Amino acid sequence: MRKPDLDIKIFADRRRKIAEKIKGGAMVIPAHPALIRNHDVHYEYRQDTNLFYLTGYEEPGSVLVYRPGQNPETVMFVLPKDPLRETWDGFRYGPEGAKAEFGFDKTYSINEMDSVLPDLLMPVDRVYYRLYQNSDFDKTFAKALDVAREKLGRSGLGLKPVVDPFEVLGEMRLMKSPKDIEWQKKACEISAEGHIAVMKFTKPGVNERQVEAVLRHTFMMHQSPRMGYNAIVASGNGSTTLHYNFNDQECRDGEFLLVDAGTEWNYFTGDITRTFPVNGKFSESQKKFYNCVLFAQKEILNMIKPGLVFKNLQTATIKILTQAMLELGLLKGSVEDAIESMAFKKYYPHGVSHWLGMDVHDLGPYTLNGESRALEPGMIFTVEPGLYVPSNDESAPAEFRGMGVRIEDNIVVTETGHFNMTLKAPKETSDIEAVMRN
Ligand SMILES: [Mn+2]
Repeated sequence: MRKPDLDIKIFADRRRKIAEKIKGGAMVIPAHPALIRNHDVHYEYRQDTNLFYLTGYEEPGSVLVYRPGQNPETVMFVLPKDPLRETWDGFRYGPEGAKAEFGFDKTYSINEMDSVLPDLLMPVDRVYYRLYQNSDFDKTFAKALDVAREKLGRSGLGLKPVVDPFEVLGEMRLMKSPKDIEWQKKACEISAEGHIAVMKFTKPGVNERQVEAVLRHTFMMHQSPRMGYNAIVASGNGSTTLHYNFNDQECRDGEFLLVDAGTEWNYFTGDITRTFPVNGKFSESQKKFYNCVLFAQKEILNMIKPGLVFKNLQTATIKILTQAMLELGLLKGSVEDAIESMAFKKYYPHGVSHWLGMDVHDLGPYTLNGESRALEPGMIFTVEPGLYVPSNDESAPAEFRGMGVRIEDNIVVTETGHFNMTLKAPKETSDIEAVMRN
């Protein structure tokens, strides 16, 4: 269940960092419920991201109770050993195996939760737990708080305060460690390989589903366990739908194909978008339209360095893309008016960036004390401007109707500037054409 090359010290280090921020409290993180279809057929299970982040443990039915400064400090509830279930569902570590292999201070069977959890919560002054994420465990948790209160008897104390752990975890997950960055880079590399493979494969007549198959094949041949999100493989007018997910149309001569896909490495995921002509050669109109987005993307990338305020990326993108909309004849008037009236939203309706990491839209606050925060080394995010002109837009020049272009790279902020982790996937029109010729 665990990749053999994962050093458990990484997870202990992460817990130690959290410890400073929650001293006196306890953090409780349950696995999310495994999904079962048709009575006994299991969906693929992916561990709750925060639970994996702090433990490296991948089995469902587990719960971390982390109590820095208490004894025992790291307590883990896991599925018990069960030879019959293991015959059906595969190996389980069980409490003893989990303690020995993952370095937890104390482990219990998940079946002991109700009797043990209240005692674990009694000595702490607050509990970091996210309510309404796991309705089954919410009940177990609330009951344990109540039993802990009862056990404190005549002290007169009420329920322990419950604090949302996402604030602490988000801040920590936003600041990537060197190991995080190493894994993120690997996820980006494999993701880029998928995009290159897709460019080589695509020609008029292939189906979007087959393009998706090439992505999956490439990712898994590099031993990525799963994609980080549902791939968007959108040809023709489908490319103007932001989260197109049908992936079932034939790719036709003269159309664009937009592919937004990324894959995982040790729970980090890439998030790359490339757009290219199905037939491998940009028409004049396609090139004109595409290069507007590429120009915007490069301008934004050039801005990135420590200290830059995050929201300025979007402000600058709006300005550049609105200028492009006027040049392409999509809008009329002045840039200022088109921004003021929000007219640009018709063709560029989304944001240019989001945090990236162990979730494709990664945890982490975008503001600090109510203000958009400044970039710091170790932050990882996407840069993904786009322009979208639906085929039924009568007001747009006919040559651009049905064109959707988005170009998305993954960036880590460094001490002196930034590093683009997805440059291996071609984005210059000449580079794309060269890859598609071979
Ligand atoms: Mn994205």
